[in-house]
Amino acid sequence: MGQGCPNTDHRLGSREGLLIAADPVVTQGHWINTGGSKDVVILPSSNGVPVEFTDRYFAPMQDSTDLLAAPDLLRNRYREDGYVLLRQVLDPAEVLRIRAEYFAAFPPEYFKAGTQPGEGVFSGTVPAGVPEYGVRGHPAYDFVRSPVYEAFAAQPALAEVAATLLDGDVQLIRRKVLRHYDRASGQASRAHVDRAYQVVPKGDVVTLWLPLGDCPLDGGGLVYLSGSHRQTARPADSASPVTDRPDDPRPFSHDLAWTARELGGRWLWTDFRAGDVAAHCPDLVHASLDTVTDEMRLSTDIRFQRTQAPVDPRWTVDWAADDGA
Ligand SMILES: O=C(O)CCC(=O)C(=O)O
Repeated sequence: MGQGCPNTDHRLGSREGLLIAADPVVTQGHWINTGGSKDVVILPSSNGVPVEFTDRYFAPMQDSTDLLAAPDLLRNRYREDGYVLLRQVLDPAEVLRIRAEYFAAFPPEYFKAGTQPGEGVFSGTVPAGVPEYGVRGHPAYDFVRSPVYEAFAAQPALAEVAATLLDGDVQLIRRKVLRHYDRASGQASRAHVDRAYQVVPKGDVVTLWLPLGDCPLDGGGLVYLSGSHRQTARPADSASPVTDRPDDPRPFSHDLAWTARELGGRWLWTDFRAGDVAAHCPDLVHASLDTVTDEMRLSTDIRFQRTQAPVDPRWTVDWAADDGA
């Protein structure tokens, strides 16, 4: 924390690069306070909508890595919480290699001078001519179809986590989503449940969210709404009244503060590192924060399903950002 750090009693407390002030002047979407003034509060945002980084809206994720050695306890934790956070399941060097493979497909002007393209550090300028994200011709479209990505997703360590959580044999679902945000995009994942996008028999699908690089909260970290998987009035069943996409009938919201007030619970966060895995069930509401770091946010979601359950046909083909699924 910088000099002049204010009272943080009712807040989440200090976090490097984040100034939290009482009686603040609110500045949206920028986490780094360069002036050290106690009169400025820096709010995270999601899709440009700020959400206070206080213990009203946020709480830390629980680390379940120690339960990897006790599968029954890990499964119980997953069923209870709807998610588990597992540190360093994958070799970070291998994750960074995958990150570098992806970013190698972009023009050099996308990257900050003095950095290696493979590090994925944003120059501030999206090169002209890069197609719309994730459609045919964009590097993300090719990447999810590449042998190197296929091999990454097929690592036995990932299937083992899924088999433990689902308590049975699993199959890797073919449609695997890649999410890449730079700080110019102003975009993040809206609050949603996976069940709204895929037909899944209860208990039969788990999503593994893999940061492809370090991903602190201000780098676009994933957040889970605590306890939301237990709700009986299902948020997945109806369109949200608070949405920036009123023409899309699927239920989600871009407003994380509203979502937490409406559904209850707090947004569970952590600073992810390359090699970490977050696993969640299809009923847990999740979203991500805006990326305000130069380091671009890159992640993938891969899903596993128990082998005996039928796979939603929309998920039996490779992902494209415009595939409508
Ligand atoms: O990576 C993210 O921001 C979340 C992605 C996600 O939840 C999804 O694709 O369903």
